[in-house]
This record gives sequence, structure tokens and C-alpha cells, in this order.
Amino acid sequence: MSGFQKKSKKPAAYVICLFMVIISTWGVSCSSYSDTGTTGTTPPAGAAGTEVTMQGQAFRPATLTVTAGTMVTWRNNDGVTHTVTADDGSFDSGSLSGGDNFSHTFAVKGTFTYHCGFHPTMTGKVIVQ
Ligand SMILES: [Cu+2]
Repeated sequence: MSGFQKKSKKPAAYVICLFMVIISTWGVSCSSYSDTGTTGTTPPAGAAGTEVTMQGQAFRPATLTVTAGTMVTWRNNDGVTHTVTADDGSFDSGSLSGGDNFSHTFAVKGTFTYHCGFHPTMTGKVIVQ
């Protein structure tokens, strides 16, 4: 008889324990949900694009600072052919005649130096923050 009573008490204690575990798990999952909500990889609305011109056999501006995710457009305003070639080979426009343009999106932070394949004195740098 008394064995029956002991057995019936055990499941009740388990239910209470389980209920507390569920509540505490809910609390954890709720806080982790709000954490993931704030971390996003979407670029800010202001980072629409930035332009570098090639004029007088020089990149203007020679050093450009942008935020990660920004698309940079190079425009050849010279009468001669230029290229936009990354020193590390991560991007290359190929030949750009006067009036042509080339775009590259910088997704990763870092400093990216580049040059013109035809004019070694033409060098530029994009700093991605
Ligand atoms: Cu050039």
C-alpha cells in the first residue's frame, strides 16, 4: 500500500522538474532569438556605391575608404586605355577604353591595392572598413 503512494509521488516530482526545465529553456531560447535578430550582414543603406575616375593617367581619388559591402565603380575619363587590376589578383577589369567603367563590390574588410596594367605609375588603394 505504502509502495503505491511512493510510486505516485515520483512522477509528480518529475513533472515539476520537467516544467521548470521547459520554462528555463524557453527563457534561453527567447534571449538567443533576440541576439540573432540584431546581428545581420546587410550593408547600411548609405553604402550604395562610390566612384573612382581615371583621368590624367591617375586614379582619383588614389585612396578610397569604404564600408564592407560597398560597390566601387571605376570610370575611364582618359582618351587612352587603362585597366583596374588588383595587386593580389582578386579583381581585374581588363582593358577599359575612354568612357568605359568597371565595378567591384568589396565584401571583405582590408586594404586592397591595385594598378593599371598599361601604366605602372597608375596605382590606387581601397580601404574597406
Ligand atoms: Cu593606364
